[in-house]
Amino acid sequence: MPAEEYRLLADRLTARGVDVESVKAALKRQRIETPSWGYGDSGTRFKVFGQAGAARTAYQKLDDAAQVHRYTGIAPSVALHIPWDKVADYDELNAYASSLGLALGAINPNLFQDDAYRLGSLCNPDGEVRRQAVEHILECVEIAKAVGSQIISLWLADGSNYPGQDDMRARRHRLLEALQETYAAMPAPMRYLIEYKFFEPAFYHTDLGDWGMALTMCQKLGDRAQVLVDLGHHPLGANIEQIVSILIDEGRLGGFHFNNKKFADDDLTVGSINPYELFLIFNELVAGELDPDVDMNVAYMIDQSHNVKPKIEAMIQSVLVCQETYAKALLVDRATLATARLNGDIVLAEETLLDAYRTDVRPLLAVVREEIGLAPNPLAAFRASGYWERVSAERGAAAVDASGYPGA
Ligand code: RM4
Ligand code: MN
Ligand code: MN
Repeated sequence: MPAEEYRLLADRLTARGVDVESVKAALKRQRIETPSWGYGDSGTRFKVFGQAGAARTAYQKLDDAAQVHRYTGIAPSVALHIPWDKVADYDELNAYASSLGLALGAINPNLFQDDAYRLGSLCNPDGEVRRQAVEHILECVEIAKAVGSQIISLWLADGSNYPGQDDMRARRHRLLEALQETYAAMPAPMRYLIEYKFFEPAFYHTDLGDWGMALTMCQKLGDRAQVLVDLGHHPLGANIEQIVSILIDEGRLGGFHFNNKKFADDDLTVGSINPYELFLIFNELVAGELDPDVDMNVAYMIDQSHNVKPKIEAMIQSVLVCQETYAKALLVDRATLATARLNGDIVLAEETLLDAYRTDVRPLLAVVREEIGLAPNPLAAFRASGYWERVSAERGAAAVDASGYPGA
């Protein structure tokens, strides 16, 4: 009896002082970008378990992303990774995305898969290699312009593997120079989102190893350079919600790569391992949204690549977890929380968060979906559609056209 469950929940929330309609409106505005690379085959360094239904081409990745959007209603854009998604004609790719009701989102340069990058890309001691890496980012800026994207999302794999291998300060200077040149090529309002990660593929030092290293670079570049937080890129135990709050305070929180980890950069489904941590992060995001002194311009993106789960279902799961967690964060009684904090009432402050976290918001989400014309249970609706079985049969058998364009 979903309508009855919703009525009970809405009554309870209203009695608690929650404006249910404005919570619903916020949920309808929420947007989550999905990554093209989450639709193709991926693996660990030991084995790639191929899936017959996994997308082979940039066009098929868009087809799959359109399914995620069709059933969730909040995932209308797709991030591209170049050259994984390189195509001959970006206007054509963009038009295809539009025909599916999608927009192309963040453009991610790839600075880690060329033989030249053995000692790094933008930080490489060899100026010719640095030039190659800079040219690649400049190419990505042109692609972004061509497809109307306003984000270049940079993850730098650079680092060293042994003490003494290179001069860390010199590398930082090389990095700054390269970032300055590429930043200067980005026309406003295009933004440079700079990601950090504490290790891997380098195991001794990483040139952008944490949020402070990324932030100081952004501060030297300009207002349109901001930090991107990937939830899998911190050592175990790091207080990510604090990092988020500091970046919000500095006006430098540019984007998110949602995923979850058990150990390192595991790229697991969002919220699968530590849902309370995710809630605490969303709690900081909502606090920022509600603060009139804060200007939030955050690109919410997923960065996951599943080795064994079916791709599209896994992506739907992650989008829905972002939605459910955002809903819970919107329910936090902020007046009570503020008073409890002022009074040093630790228990009440914590219980205020837990009260929101423990609320079963599923009836609310079902109603939000129905109001925008979606099935109340997106995962079940996608399963019932038979899409995955169909593409598994088609893609498993088909040879891929070189252009990748489905209409060619
Ligand atoms: C990195 C990082 C980047 C992603 C690559 C594939 O660990 O998270 O965002 O583009 O993986
Ligand atoms: Mn990432
Ligand atoms: Mn990662």
